[in-house]
Amino acid sequence: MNQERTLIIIKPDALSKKVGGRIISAFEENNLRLVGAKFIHLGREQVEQFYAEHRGKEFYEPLVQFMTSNPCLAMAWEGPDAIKRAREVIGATDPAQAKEGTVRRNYATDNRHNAVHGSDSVKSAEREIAFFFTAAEIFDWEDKIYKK
Ligand code: IDP
Ligand code: MG
Repeated sequence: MNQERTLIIIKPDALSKKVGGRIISAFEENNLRLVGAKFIHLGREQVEQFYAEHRGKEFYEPLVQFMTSNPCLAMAWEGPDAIKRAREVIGATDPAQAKEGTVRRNYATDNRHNAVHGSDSVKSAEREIAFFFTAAEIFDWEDKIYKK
């Protein structure tokens, strides 16, 4: 098991529905630990840069509109196989295809307004964490864990 970090965004639809806390719980319940968080209303240029891989696709412009419509909660999470684990917790892009119990199945509206983003590889996790956070904004828990 690799100790990894992944970038998660609680998207505007989920914060608007007030299910942000439940989404955070889903990651905590799946052995992941919060290492960074930022409440942020993204601008067009930021979203265009973040989702550059999708430029030109038919869903790109409405995606930019959606992601700039209201604030997001950008977070870095850490844990064993965090990138794959988080994608499992999140579920398929289209909530209609997402497995029962996944965040998107529970909280997404449709395949655009789908509650949450999760990095899809080690390379994109590094890029996406650096997109939102400086090194000083990521907390290194090391031996600072409270034990019962
Ligand atoms: P992912 O978020 O599951 O990794 P991607 O294919 O990377 O999915 O797409 C990025 C985001 O673009 C999705 O989370 C969703 O908000 C939006 N999106 C992707 N495919 C569609 C589509 O077919 N229709 C509308 N929006 C889409
Ligand atoms: Mg993706």
